[in-house]
Amino acid sequence: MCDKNLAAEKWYHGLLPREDIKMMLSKNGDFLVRSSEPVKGEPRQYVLSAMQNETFEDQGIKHFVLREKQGKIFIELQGFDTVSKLVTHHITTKEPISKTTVLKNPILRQNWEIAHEDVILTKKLGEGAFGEVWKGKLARNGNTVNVAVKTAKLEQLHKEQIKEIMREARLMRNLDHPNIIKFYGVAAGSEPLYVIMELADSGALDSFLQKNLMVMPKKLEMIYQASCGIAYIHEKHLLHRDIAARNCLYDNGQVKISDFGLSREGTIYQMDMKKKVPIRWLAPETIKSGIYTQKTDVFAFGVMAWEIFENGKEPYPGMSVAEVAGQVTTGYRMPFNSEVCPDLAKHLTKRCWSENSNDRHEMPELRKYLDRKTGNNNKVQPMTDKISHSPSGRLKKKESKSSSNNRSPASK
Ligand code: ACK
Repeated sequence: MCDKNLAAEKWYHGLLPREDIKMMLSKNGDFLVRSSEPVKGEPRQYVLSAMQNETFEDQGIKHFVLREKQGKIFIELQGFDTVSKLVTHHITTKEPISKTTVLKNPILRQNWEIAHEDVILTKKLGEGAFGEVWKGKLARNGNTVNVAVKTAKLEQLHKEQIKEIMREARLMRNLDHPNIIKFYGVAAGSEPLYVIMELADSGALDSFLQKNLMVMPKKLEMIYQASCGIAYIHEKHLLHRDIAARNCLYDNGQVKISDFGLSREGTIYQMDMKKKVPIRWLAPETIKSGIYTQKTDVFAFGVMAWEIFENGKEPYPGMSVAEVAGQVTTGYRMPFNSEVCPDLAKHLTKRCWSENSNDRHEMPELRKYLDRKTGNNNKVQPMTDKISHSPSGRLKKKESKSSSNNRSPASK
């Protein structure tokens, strides 16, 4: 079924996961229209979701699939030329659907539900996990902002992958911190799906580090900034579960945590052990039993600190993934290079990588420690790029916008 005028209706939401629908429909008569999840080779279906009995909360929501027959659209026996006409008929006549569900209050698109026509893609940045990533412009409240747009052709994805994208979007909506990539919204009204976020001029942190040698104070500042972002995530009761330099971005002297695809609400998560995971960033308990906690994020943060000190090198150089799994679970930990102050190396090894997770620090404690180390005087908000303006001249290769433009896509 294809109704071109539907996108203009503010109560049409495109692809909207059930978790979001539950949050939007609360009172009897609240309703919206959405599209069903795409199935390869089959046309998209439209679904009208309405709250029928608010006392049962989300169990009281009914979903009606709109049928098309001989050019007319049906829920009941009467056919309409368009979905809009069907909806208007039921609102104005108060004629219930399925004898019980009266449509009263259309639930309009939220500010994070963006129309495709408000986004212009200008330059391809690379390949992401589910499709191309583009630089673009978003029209917002009469202004235009530069954005990065992750695109995804939903028909080519599994249900689980669509769920991951939509979960990432849902979790990121509630985050607002200078060290977290800002989320603007999703455009889900038609294909391809767009996930729209803040543009980080220097791209992925791992490739930035590989191409731009940073001096030690700058590296410390980057690690401190990452700790601020992760501490904020933990304060919001989220687990990131995929902390790594490839999943951070760098923009204007700030590290920004990104890629919330594996994130989960809560403080503990048991993973299905059959899933493929980035072993080099995992704590021993995750490798052994698939458990994720804030302390496993702390372990991964320690690995990321090592990556920053080593200019974006892959952790455990020279070791295969199987060797890493074997070695880490039997107590091996990577050494920090001699440029890292021994106190700091000792602290990170003990407080991020202890076998017993109780001996690892909580993220806010690490943030505080690193704050002192960087001489930030306990300011929770990270300071802006100090080193690049310093007269010390120790920066071997100056950060430059152009150096980030020809980067190969980050790979997991
Ligand atoms: O290193 P890059 O240029 O930075 O190449 C990868 C590519 O897309 C595939 O992930 C870039 N990228 C992803 N998200 C953003 C963003 N928010 N801002 C700028 N570049 C981004 C990433």
